[in-house]
Amino acid sequence: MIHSDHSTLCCCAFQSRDINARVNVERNSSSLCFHSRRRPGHAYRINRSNRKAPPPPPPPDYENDNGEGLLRVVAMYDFTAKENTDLTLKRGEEYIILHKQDQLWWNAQDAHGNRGFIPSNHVTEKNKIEVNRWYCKNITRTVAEQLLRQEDKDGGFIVRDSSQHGVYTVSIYAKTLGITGGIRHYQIKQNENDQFYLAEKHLHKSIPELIHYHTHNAGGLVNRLRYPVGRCVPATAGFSSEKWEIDPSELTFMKELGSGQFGLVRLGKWRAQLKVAIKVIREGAMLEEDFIEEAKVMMKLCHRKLVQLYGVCLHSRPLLIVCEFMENGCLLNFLRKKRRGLKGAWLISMCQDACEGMEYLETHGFLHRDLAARNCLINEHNVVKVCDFGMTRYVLDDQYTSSNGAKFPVKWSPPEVIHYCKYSSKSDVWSYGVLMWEIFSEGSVPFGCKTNKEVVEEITRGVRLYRPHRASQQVYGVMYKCWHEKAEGRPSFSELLAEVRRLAEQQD
Ligand code: 6XL
Repeated sequence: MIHSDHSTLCCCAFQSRDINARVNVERNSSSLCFHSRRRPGHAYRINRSNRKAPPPPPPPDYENDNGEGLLRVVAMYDFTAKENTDLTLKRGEEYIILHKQDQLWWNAQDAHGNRGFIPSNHVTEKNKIEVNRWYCKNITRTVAEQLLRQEDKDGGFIVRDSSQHGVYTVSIYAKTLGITGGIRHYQIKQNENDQFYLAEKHLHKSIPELIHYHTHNAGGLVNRLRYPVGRCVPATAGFSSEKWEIDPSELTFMKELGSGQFGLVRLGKWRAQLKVAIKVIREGAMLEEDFIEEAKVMMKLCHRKLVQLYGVCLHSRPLLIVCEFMENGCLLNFLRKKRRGLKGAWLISMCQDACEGMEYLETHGFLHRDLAARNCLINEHNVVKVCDFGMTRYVLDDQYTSSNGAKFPVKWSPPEVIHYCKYSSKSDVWSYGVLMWEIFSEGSVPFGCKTNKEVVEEITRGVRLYRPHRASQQVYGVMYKCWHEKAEGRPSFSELLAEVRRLAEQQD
């Protein structure tokens, strides 16, 4: 039995002004809530009654219905309007936010007065370092090295956060360093006059000026900064603000990617342009009505470490589910194929990716219920993303849904799930520990060829998975915590993420 009741973790009500809020509170488990990153009318409001040095008043034409102050943003990526309710974004150009309809799609206006919806993850506030194409947020030294090697361009570079808080590092690829090319990392330093420098002689007022200087002059570096590398466009929550239903005539089908619990999954293209993965749902494999209802909620989950659900072809049969395409396929196969080719730093960075995705689900009160390496995918930049979250609730297959069925993921499940079907974010944490074990054992099967019955007996006796050969004591310590007998004794994903980040930084 998989459909169990448990407490929801939701913590807020929706803004009643959400015109198009398609988020429903789910029936039994995963209720979702989307906070604005900043409270509307708080951070950006111009306080008219109590201002000392008044900011220049915005043109009245631009003021939104609430009289809120205006947010000016810059596009970090191009975005092409898919419907006439959307607004096209050009990288580097400025826009005004008129209304934050929800966390994902904002109503904006461009310099010519055109208005429409834009994906909020494509823009950033003016004057932020994110505006620059060379800056990559949230990447570790290991990932930066991977990206630079993959690109294999002499003078490829990335500016990233250094492991020291508030400090930035420039990572540069130079083909002159060894046969396969080498990488150097330089911290951006600041002197007592708040000037920035990489090589002492060349001082600059700002980081963009420093980067600009070094794109033209090596100035003591191994190479000049020729090509910004590595920033990939994030997926949008649906193709446009209006759309969660996809017109099947806009899809073309390409090769088969594999066969999942619901049937075949194929590579395809949407509007002959965007590569997508299409799940072709086999008749009788899925509780379709329930899934369709929930799909509206799942579309609103949008995070760079989750495989994005783009939409559903509602009226065609077989039912089609369209999601983000992940070039390198399933993580489990990837681990088994690469084995020794995966450095320790890469292994921990894979754990970090999955943990970031799971932390997002945890804060949105959404459960995965079958987290495992087979349910994670890896993209062309070798980023791991969590896939098929929450989908177990729509499976029609007794062998999978019953905890004594042959397909039930016993080896990834904590005692309270096996005995009482009691799911929670803490049961996902147990599975996350097993996922870490799979990563550090290069794709081995947990508990080897032991039967499910034997595994349950061992777990009940307090036996746990051994330390996999690639894991240090510290890494093993983190996965071990996930297997506390009692759910309350396990860390949360946000606590785990802090620990995993610390382990990843030690690799730097
Ligand atoms: C309910 C599913 C479930 C599991 C599914 C799975 C597992 C699936 C949680 C049990 C549970 N795998 N799976 O559809 C429910 F619906 C699956 C996937 C893909 C292919 C076949 N089966 C897949 C492969 C991709 C890709 O980008 N996506 C999905 C999005 N990529 C590639 C690339 C190269 N080679 C192979 N696959 C995962 O959804």
